[in-house]
Amino acid sequence: MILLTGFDPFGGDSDNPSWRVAQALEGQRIGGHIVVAAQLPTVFGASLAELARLVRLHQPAIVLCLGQAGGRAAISIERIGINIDDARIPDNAGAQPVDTAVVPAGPAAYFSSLPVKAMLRAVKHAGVPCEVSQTAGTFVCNHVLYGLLHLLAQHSALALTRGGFVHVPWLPAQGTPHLALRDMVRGVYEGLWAAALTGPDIRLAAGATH
Ligand code: PCA
Repeated sequence: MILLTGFDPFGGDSDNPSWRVAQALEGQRIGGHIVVAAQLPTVFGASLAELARLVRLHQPAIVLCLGQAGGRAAISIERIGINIDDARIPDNAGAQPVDTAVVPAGPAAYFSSLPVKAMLRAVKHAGVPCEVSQTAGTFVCNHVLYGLLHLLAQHSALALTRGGFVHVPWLPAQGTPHLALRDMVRGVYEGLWAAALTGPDIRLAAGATH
């Protein structure tokens, strides 16, 4: 199966497109995998605990976590999760960690184990704006990406599970730049097909991240 997560609204927003996209793809069949959608709380610690519970329970082939990145104009496929929590705003439980590790004594960073370039190509081919992003920030989304990749790296029972993260822009009602929900859904759908059908990542022309 494919575990596809989104977050609840945070930072004063009343909506979070990441959860809408996950819900829209619930039950789809992609490359022989059924999509199961789940919501994570925008809370340091609790988000990761819930994700770890779901990953251990389902042992999915693919875990794709989605998050909202206001201010970005394209679907961004994250390449890397870093071992730092450094929050500009409080999370939904009021916590605002500054310069603390996601995993004390963990490695500095992990690369996504999803084929980011193959996904980029597939999303763009579908006509949806897309880019590879070199940072998922230092808020709850990066926390979840780093924690997911650490979990997958640590447990041999999860050796066949690949994981990564995709940020989506605001919906039109939330601000500018934005993307229509149907384009986000189509983009993530095509990206998941590429992830399901691609083994090791493909290489595009040098430095092709847009
Ligand atoms: N975006 C935030 C956390 C939850 C979400 O949807 C982030 O980019 O860290």
